[in-house]
Amino acid sequence: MDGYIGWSLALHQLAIGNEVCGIDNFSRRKHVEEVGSWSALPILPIEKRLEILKKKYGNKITFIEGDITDPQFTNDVFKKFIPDAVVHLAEQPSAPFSMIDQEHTTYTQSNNVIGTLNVIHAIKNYTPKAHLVKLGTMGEYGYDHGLEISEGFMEVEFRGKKATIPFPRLAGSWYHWSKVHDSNNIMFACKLWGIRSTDIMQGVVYGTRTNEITDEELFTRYDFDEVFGTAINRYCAQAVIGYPLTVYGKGGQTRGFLALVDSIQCISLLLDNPPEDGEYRVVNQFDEQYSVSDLAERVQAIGNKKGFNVEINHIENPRVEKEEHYYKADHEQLKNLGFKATRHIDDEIKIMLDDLVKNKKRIIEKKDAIVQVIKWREKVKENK
Ligand code: USQ
Repeated sequence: MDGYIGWSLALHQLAIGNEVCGIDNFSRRKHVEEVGSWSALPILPIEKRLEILKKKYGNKITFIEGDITDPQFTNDVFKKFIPDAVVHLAEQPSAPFSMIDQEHTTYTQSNNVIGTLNVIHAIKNYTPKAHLVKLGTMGEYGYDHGLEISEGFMEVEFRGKKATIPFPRLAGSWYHWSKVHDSNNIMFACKLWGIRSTDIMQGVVYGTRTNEITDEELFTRYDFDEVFGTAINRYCAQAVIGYPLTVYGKGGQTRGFLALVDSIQCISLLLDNPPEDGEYRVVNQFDEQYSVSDLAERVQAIGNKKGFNVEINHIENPRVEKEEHYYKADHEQLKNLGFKATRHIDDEIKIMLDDLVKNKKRIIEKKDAIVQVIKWREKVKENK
């Protein structure tokens, strides 16, 4: 509940009248500190956050500190709270972090896969009808296969027989693979125990505001460092301090993007519209596709109008990824449930720049964390 999406979602779920029990082990705060950075927007310690929520929502909000990789802890929380729905966001979410070295790879995969296994066991043990909403990623499909991407499953005909099979997963980092492993485990749990789950293949999220984040003491975190910051959020933080925007390589990398406010809208829609018992539902959750160069140009144009003098720099790509590729992914299911984007991306960028410029000093203080360059292939030994 202390993360970028978790905090924002808790605020929204409380605002619409639901009871919320949040969990966190504060690993995100620790990991961002480990890579020499902090949130560009100042966020309050959890105790203060809870004080604010308790004043407004009384005992409708509970928070429990703990680590879901501990099976005893996870079972105890589920036994006590008996949730109707579980939103699982408690993972190490950074691809570059998982690529640092062996320790960070194994941490990412064990943390993510074991945490998810404990959650699905706790659901089976104490609340088998609960709807598990699990945050996966569009990156599970990967960007290399050159096919149009469906939502989770595809029909095939092979040697004269037809079947519906999971869409191929060709992830591009140890982190993204951890989410593929989760997806397979959840799909199996649905079949085995009849639990129901929505696995969200989410695109890259950007933004500072939601309908509930109206004043600064309710800010959610906002990372801009090389490891935990994501493309648009990094560009906006760079723009306000006059740091040339860091487009990796040619910049033709195309991804699905979604504003934070709409990520919360989509998760809430899914909670209101659960799948059937035993169903494993996959949704692709993003608004529009953009290339990372296109995004940099948008931030530059909007930033310049605000007087920031924004430059774009194509730096050597530290990642192992295609810099130009075909990309077209379905994203119909959420629209069918009623999803409509809240704002145009350019309007969201304007809001982000306004929030960030007020906190410029915090970005400048950790400027060295913007580019440290974790090379994804540097440490491979030549096999002679
Ligand atoms: N990129 C740049 N410049 C930067 C940062 C990134 O050109 O300064 C490029 C990357 O090379 C990549 C693209 O932007 O091609 C996206 O990178 P990102 O860091 O914004 O996002 P990614 O590593 O894919 O991961 C993020 C979240 C992750 C989530 C994923 C959704 O950290 O938790 O799963 O977005 S998706 O990308 O759809 O897989």
